[in-house]
Amino acid sequence: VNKEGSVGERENCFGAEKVEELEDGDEDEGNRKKLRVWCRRHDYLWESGQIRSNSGEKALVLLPDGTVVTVPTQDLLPANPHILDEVDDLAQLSYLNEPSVLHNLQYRYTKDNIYSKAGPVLLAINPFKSVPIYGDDIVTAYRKNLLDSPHVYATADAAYKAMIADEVNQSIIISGESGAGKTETAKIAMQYLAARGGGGDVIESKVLQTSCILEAFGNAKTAMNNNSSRFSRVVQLAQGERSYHIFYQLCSGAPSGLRGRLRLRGASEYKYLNQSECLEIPNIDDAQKFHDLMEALDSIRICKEDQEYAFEMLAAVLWLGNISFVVTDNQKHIEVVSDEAVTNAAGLMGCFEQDLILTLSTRRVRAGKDEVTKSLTLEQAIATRDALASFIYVSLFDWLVEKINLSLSMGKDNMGCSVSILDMCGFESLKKNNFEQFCTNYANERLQQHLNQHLIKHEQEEYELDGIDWNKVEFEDNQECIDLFEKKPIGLMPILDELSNLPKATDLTFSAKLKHHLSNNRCFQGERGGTFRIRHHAGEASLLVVLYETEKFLEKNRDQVHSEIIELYASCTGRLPQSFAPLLKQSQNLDSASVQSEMSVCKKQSVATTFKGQLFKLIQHLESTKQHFICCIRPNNKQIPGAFEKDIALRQLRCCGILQVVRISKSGYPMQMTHQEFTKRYVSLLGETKDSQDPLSLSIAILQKFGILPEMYQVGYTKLYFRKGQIDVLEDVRKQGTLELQKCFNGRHACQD
Ligand code: AOV
Ligand code: MG
Repeated sequence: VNKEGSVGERENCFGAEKVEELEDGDEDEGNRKKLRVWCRRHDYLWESGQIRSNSGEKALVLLPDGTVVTVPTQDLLPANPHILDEVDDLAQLSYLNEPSVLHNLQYRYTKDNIYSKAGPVLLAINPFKSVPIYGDDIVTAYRKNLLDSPHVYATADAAYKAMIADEVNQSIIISGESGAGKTETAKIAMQYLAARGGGGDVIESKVLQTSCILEAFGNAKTAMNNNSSRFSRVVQLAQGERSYHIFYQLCSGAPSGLRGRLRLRGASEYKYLNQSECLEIPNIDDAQKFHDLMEALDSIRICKEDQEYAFEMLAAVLWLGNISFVVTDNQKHIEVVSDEAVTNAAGLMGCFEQDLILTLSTRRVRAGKDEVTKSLTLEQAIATRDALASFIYVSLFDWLVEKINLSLSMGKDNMGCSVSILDMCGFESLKKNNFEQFCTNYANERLQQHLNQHLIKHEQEEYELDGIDWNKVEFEDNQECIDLFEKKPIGLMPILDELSNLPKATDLTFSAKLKHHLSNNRCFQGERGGTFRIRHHAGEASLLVVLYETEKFLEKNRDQVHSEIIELYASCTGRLPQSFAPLLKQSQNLDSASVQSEMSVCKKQSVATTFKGQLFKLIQHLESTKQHFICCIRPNNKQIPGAFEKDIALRQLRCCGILQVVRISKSGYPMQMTHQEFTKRYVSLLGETKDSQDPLSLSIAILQKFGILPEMYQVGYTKLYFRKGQIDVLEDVRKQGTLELQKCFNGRHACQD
């Protein structure tokens, strides 16, 4: 079977070889080895079978149900012997093809072995149920090297050990689609590191408590995941989804005193929450969660007063959403309905009711040298109300993160090394996809590119540049899709920014412009009615087409905060607005003279551009660390245990280029050292050396002395490349040598004493 797997040759780590059995025409079953194969029935459906005879173009195959079918040989792939069914590293499979990989992962999954290695990457397949493979005993077992099967603990342990031994910052990068298990995996890694670095210090338990807080304020129920890490959803919800958990927790869990002070009602009475007709998550008790949250806030020492301020702001957001408007003057202008919503919102924010009403219904506009006050249209008023609510929530979130960081650092400088864990919002393809999915999916393309480059591209480029023998593993990367987003001046983001700066541009002119400029791009497809499609994770095999609706793209990208909103916020007596207003003025570059259109807005970077900048910084940070990779796979779309749907899993494996990663790992050289590093580390093992010997000849002398087989390493221009496990031999000798020395040294001491 060749690399992609047409029958005839078998892949091994040195290339391809013939599978003799396939050409065996012997009819005597007793003597003949039966070759197990996969036969393609449909695109994703491969059935196992045994070859009966093979004419070259076609083969007769016996299926498990006893039928014998004729299958074209291009639809056959060799299967691995049963003994390999359960190997925990895909690199150990003799035949590396998609059905074999899926079979292995599914087989392991049914036995609750949710973790496997794919070369250097840990695969984690979401069990959607609790599996008894976590907890103190198992942590201890990994710490003491009593267990070494693939596990998040093993990955976290490797990162921790490398941090201590090499004094280099580490990172654990967790990728995967929405609902694949990234956040849970990140929490498991944190648990391990907390236990590992622990020793009963309060800081570890505090770090763990932060997940509870960050999830309450940063996670929400979506179609894909009941506990999805999301952003921007305070004012608008898709059907069946929820806003951030914290709102529902507060509404159902706040004790009566607090309820009274916040004028709180049930979640169903708030428009921001009831618009999506989804208030509860099955099996989740929001009131209990609120209780847990209060405990977490206490434990990280956020004082009761600050907690109350935060809750006030949440209640203010909810009441803002209930503020309504009436249209007067021939449908032209609006007035704010003066009801309890306005009173409560103003009361909670700590501003005058009249100021709030003015902010929501009018705007100051320049007319020549003068400034006049203009009444807003209904659409503008709603946008202003929603902008204020989002703005409060964002400030609250930033404030909370700052509080948490302060509490964790407790005034200490973090001078030591670190392990960073990356968990972000995963790729989404919903019925209706909007600006949020646009940003999220872009971020995931970028992260995927980073993984491809690190695990597939750079590794091979290095082999080639250093002049070693190497059969290149081909991989179609997602550069084309990244270009579609970023390329200046006619990528999705530059066009979005350009139109966001034009006051008269609309979502429809935006989509028309995209269609006009991008129709030739393979990853783009313009559609009617303000929609467009992106082919994500480009490459025919892993095609994933997502339909986006441009509605509100420009507004969300601008995220305009009118100076009136900032002024109102600054006038509020609440503690949060007080501590945030000055910061906002700086960060938003507030300039009262900046009049862009007929309205005065704070000029600032667009949301997409800010997001892109943050992403670049993040990737830069990762590149400065030693990276460890975990790839989470969602085995079904229903969030149920026990269902491993091959087509769904396969698409994700293809997107991450898992097969290619394993191929490189199988035939690659995971351990690399420069000639100098190698000599410095092992030269003592040679005994006598001559000063004149250069690092390369010394290296070769060492390798020969310890009998490292020539096929187990390669010598590049600058580095030595070793196959897996080879360096262990030398390490053992070196350690032995150090021990001997140590004994000798101790012995001398004893004598002298
Ligand atoms: P995500 O972080 O990858 O999605 P989560 O980590 O929130 O996904 O996982 C989704 C759900 O899967 C969790 O709420 C658990 O019910 C279940 N789950 C995941 N991993 C495990 C595990 N190891 N053991 C048991 N259950 C698990 V998103 O944030 O939506 O991208 O944006
Ligand atoms: Mg998550």
